[in-house]
Amino acid sequence: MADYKIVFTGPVGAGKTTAIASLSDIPPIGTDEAATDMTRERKPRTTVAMDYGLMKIADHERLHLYGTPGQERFDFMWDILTEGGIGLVLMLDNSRKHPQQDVDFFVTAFRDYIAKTQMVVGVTRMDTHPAPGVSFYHRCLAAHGLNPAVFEVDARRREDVGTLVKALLHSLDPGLRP
Ligand SMILES: Nc1nc2c(ncn2[C@@H]2O[C@H](COP(=O)(O)OP(=O)(O)O)[C@@H](O)[C@H]2O)c(=O)[nH]1
Ligand SMILES: [Mg+2]
Repeated sequence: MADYKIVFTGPVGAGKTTAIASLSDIPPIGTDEAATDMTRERKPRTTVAMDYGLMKIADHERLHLYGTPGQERFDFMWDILTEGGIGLVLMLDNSRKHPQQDVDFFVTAFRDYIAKTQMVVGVTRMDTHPAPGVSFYHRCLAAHGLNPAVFEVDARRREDVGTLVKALLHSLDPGLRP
């Protein structure tokens, strides 16, 4: 059995938990609700969960899907979460107030990981907020010297997030064809 790991990151509400749930062949672990239950006694209203899901991509190949907690103060966890990963899915929310800041923040936070691996970008909420749109994010990413594929996705749709993950796997290794 070959095991691969990819990491989903992005601001709170971008659709990381939903995307992993849409893709996973097992019930996803570490939902926001579960985290709230676990942490309620000590830190009410604080969500610390990472997400985890598992996707079968071929007979003997599995993809482990990890989602980062969104809060900046948990960024110490991001190094641990990316350990051994082969790629990054950056989820961005098209309805956010300062989308360029989101790009700047996450590509900076994951700079080392991005340099070692591959990344794709999924922009959610284009259904409710059509602007600024895909080309805007291309420009933001280009300012960092990055040229990843950027897709319009609805995290609730398995087909959309599946396309995103397939693009990432293809960019990594044309031999990995789920
Ligand atoms: N309208 C709309 N809602 C979305 C889209 N993608 C995700 N959502 C919703 O956004 C909410 C937040 O998603 P969640 O996965 O919890 O975000 P996370 O904080 O990144 O884990 C959920 O209610 C999703 O159903 C999208 O493309 N359009
Ligand atoms: Mg979440």
